[in-house]
Amino acid sequence: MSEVADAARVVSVVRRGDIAVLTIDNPPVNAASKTVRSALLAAIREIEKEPAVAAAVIACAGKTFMAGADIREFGRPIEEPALPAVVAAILASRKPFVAAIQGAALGGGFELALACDARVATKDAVVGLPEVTLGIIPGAGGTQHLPRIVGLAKAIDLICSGRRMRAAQALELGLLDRIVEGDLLGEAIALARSLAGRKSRVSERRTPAEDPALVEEAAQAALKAGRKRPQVVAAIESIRRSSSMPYAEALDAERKAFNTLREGTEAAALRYLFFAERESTKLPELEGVAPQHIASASVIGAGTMGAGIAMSFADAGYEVVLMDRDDAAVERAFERVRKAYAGSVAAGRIDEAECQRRVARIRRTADLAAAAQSDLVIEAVFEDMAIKKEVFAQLDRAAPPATILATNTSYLDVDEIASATSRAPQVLGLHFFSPAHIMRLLEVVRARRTSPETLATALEVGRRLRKLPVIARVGDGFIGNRIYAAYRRQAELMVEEGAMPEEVDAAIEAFGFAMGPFAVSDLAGLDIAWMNRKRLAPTRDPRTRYVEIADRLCERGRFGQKTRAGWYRYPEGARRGQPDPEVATMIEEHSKTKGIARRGFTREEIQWRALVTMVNEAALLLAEGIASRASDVDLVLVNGYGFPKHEGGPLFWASRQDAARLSAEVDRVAQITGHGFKRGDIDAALAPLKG
Ligand code: 3H9
Repeated sequence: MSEVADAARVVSVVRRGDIAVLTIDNPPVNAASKTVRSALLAAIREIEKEPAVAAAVIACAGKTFMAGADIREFGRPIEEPALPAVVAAILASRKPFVAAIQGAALGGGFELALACDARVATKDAVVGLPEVTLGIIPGAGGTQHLPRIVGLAKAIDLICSGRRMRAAQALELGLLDRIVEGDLLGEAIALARSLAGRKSRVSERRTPAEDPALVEEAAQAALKAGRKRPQVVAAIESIRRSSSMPYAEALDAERKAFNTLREGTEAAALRYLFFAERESTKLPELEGVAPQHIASASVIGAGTMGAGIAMSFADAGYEVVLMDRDDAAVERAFERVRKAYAGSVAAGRIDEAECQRRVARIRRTADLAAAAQSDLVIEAVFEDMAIKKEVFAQLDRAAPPATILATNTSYLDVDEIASATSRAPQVLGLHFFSPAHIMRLLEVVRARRTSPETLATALEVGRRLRKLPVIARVGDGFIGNRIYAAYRRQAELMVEEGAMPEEVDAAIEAFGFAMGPFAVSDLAGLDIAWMNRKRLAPTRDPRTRYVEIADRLCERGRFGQKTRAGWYRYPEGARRGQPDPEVATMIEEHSKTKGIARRGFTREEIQWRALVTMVNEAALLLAEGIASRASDVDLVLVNGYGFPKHEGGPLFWASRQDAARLSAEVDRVAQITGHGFKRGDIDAALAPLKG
């Protein structure tokens, strides 16, 4: 298609009397691609020259207004005309423009709307500047125009959080002029007509007067919440320039900062994760497979996990049954749920009426057969194969034929669990992460006989729960726990060789993890893993390196935070663990007994050893087909295990390292780890990220 025809297709101009209606039509989300920008600019210039046009409306076809710049273009230099040229043309025009917003006006889309003289939106529209979540700052005037309407403090809050606002809030803040209940385009045209002859440029406004102390407070809060990431720092600087620098200069500085950030690694990592999230539920064999309708769900097992899962369903509007054999256990869990919701009301996240609705959606029972009547049943009982199989056999007998049975196991063999039923095609794993009503990650474990319909249904439920579903195949620990186990083991080997737990944790935290592996173990509790190790002890290969330090800690009753002692000690009132001389002595004695001469570790060595271990395990998972995409592994580690988002996940990180060094480091880890270490094909794992 010729460029002219292309332009006419993506931006049409229709006259409604003296009003020109520009409609952008660039599915799926009307992103501002180069073609859209060129066509818009040409149309604006055309309108400017046309004496019969008094004003214009910018509208979008489909479900949404412009959702932003086309992020796919961000990995290379942006071709002219860039969005700021379109924004400048609207501002320079003598004719007023009205934005007619439905769906989402985000990033560059909202910046386009802010350049207009007025904005109208449907009731369910959302607007916002989410650029910081992509490692950048608004680059088409957002940091200059927003503060001119809402003030610096509010602009800092909105831009640095990247928060999306509902139309009602945007109206209240003066970011919208009107909310339309019926005919959006009709009202936009009427408003444009009423504005004819009057131009009202946001760029000509001054930022409203406000208390500098409040601006400083907003900046400090944003820096804290945004962990001082470079895009947050740059956004604050840019917003401040809206009141301290001439408009044109400040706009120029915004553009420069936007481009510098856009070209950086953090922005590349965040873009990669953005598309990875949208890819994670796609599989060729699921194309055209319709999910089953799920109206109700049950959760078997009212522990912390079961209660959290039930809350996730209630939050998403499902009727859910929470079941445990013991009435008292169900009631205790329900009390915790009620308290958690009351906490949400107190924090202003939901109102009392919504709290009541959510609580009312959770029914309690001690009758397994009754709980089995839902469309989807999720088992969250104790991690014990015999118990799980028994529960599944009972559920299978009691549930209607169409019911899907899911297990929340975090590492057990889902094929074996399915074998306890007569409906293996309708059995799969749904591995929630704790706290289940808060954590987004959901490993959807596809067992050998899980049908495509069952898988498609689980993915759809995951989406409705607002989770991030990632598909895994059966294998010990699936994706996340398998990699985490290899990483934790490597951390213990380093401790045996000479690093102290606090040194390992500090190095990992310096890389960007929220917590190091030893602090995490103390938080999770050391006793369950100890029980597991005792169970596996008889079959352990004596040739593999085994670090007994955690066993020694448990033998002394040091189970972590809950006993105020684990890898660290936790004096009364301490929120962080403190290094414990008793543990240091135990560790040193342990190394001596093993005949290991302890040596010092640098931060970099600790980081590389930990990261390379993850990367190697990820490569194995991909080769074994347990994970189907490199980006799925990265999503799991970032969203479930505290891997720093700005590094994009272990494989994204690895794809940015020198290949020869990476390979040499894996060789070193292989040699140090010794017997049983399996080397993965790292090049193959990283190929899709480098292509
Ligand atoms: C920006 O604007 C910078 C400015 O300051 C400019 C300076 C010059 N680009 O999410 P969905 C694709 S930064 C390209 O599943 P939903 C997405 O990959 C941008 N593609 O739908 C998917 O493709 P596929 C600021 C995009 O209904 C399809 O659209 N804007 C973009 O659940 C459907 O997406 C944002 O950060 C894009 N900008 O949600 C908004 N957006 O079908 C990002 C989406 O091939 N977008 N795609 O898998 C969103 O938040 C959601 O997509 C939205 C729709 C809420 C709009």
